[in-house]
Amino acid sequence: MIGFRSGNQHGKDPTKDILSRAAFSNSRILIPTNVWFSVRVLAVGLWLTASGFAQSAAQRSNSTNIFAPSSTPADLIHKLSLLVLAVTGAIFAVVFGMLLYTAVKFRGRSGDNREPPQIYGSDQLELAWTVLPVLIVMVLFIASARVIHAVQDARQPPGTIEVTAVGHQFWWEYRYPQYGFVTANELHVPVSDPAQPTPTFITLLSADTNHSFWVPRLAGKTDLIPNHPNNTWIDPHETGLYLGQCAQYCGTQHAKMLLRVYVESRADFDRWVRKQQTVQADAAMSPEAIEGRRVFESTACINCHTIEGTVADGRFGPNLRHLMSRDTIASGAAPNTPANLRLWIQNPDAVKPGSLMPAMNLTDQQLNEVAEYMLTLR
Ligand code: HEC
Ligand SMILES: [Cu+2]
Repeated sequence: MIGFRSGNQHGKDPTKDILSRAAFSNSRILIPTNVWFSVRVLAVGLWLTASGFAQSAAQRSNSTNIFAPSSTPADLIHKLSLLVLAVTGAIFAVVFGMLLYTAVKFRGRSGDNREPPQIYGSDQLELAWTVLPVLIVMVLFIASARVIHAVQDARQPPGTIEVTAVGHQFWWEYRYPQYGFVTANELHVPVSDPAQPTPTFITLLSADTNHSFWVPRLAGKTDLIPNHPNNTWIDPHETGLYLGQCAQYCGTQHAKMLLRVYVESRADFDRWVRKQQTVQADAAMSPEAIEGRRVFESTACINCHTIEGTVADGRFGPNLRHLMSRDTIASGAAPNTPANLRLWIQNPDAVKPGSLMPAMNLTDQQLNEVAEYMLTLR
């Protein structure tokens, strides 16, 4: 040690020198990295928020945009989230501003290694950083509680449409108990005039595992849980098609468990209801379709699907009575075209890998006939 020291020209302990220089240069590097990271996070956050708002202004149709609500529950949630965004944004600006100010003003300077004054206890400071956050949390709590109450405890006005939605792996069953029919995957509801509201109240059930009903422009997410009925409601203000998505991972084809809500004028809705209530008359069926029906009725199709007026009364898959009144098949996975229908029946996995309908190994001719029969289910 002594030899080492005597070798040092300045007579100082070299390890100490190196350490303090390292600490110093560290502090010089550390603060700017933190600041730059925060700046980047801030920029990305601002960009996301701005693009969300820009989108809401630009596209008001079919989107799943949470910034373009078109129904009371979605609207309440939208307003609440803007409040929360404003409050948390203000907190962020203040904290980030103070951080930036401190980082710049008290940054390490060469030749100045003094410790800053150590302060223990300040009643004013401690009161401020206790009382202010408590007030902020109270405001957010009360605002949230009001929205939860308004959404969850809403009363059903006389014109309410009642629907039971059952989540299945990986499709939606919709029952209309007031009208006595069952359909699948495409929910139809009337537009609701605020002066004379006709909202749709939806009971949410599940046949297997957890799912979640989420059409962002109409209402917040609500889960469908086995043996635990939930509820949600919508009162869409504009006609149109509203899209959504099962929002709770439920298995292989969760991603293709899409939601489609058709909001129609009252007259169109009533027409749709009347159509869904009718039972097919098989008068006008081609010989091929009649043969297709025979194949359908003599294979396992009937164990999983219901078509009123036939022997098919299965409940495992979608009701097919008015299959052709739907725009899509397999829960929005594919457009309902003759080619897609045939492909689906031949090999469901080609359209929706992992779907719970098996390929039935029909011959080409049987396939054509069954597909032909499907086309008569208007
Ligand atoms: C083991 C039960 C089962 C059998 C057997 C079965 N299906 Fe399916 N089927 C399903 C299920 C489940 C779905 C929904 C799949 C999805 O969307 O994930 C489905 C969907 C469909 C669809 C699309 C309906 C829609 O609205 O999306 C058609 C059409 C169809 N099946 C026809 C048939 C025909 C024809 C047969 C007989 C050749 C058949 N199925 C046999 C269970 C079955
Ligand atoms: Cu699901």
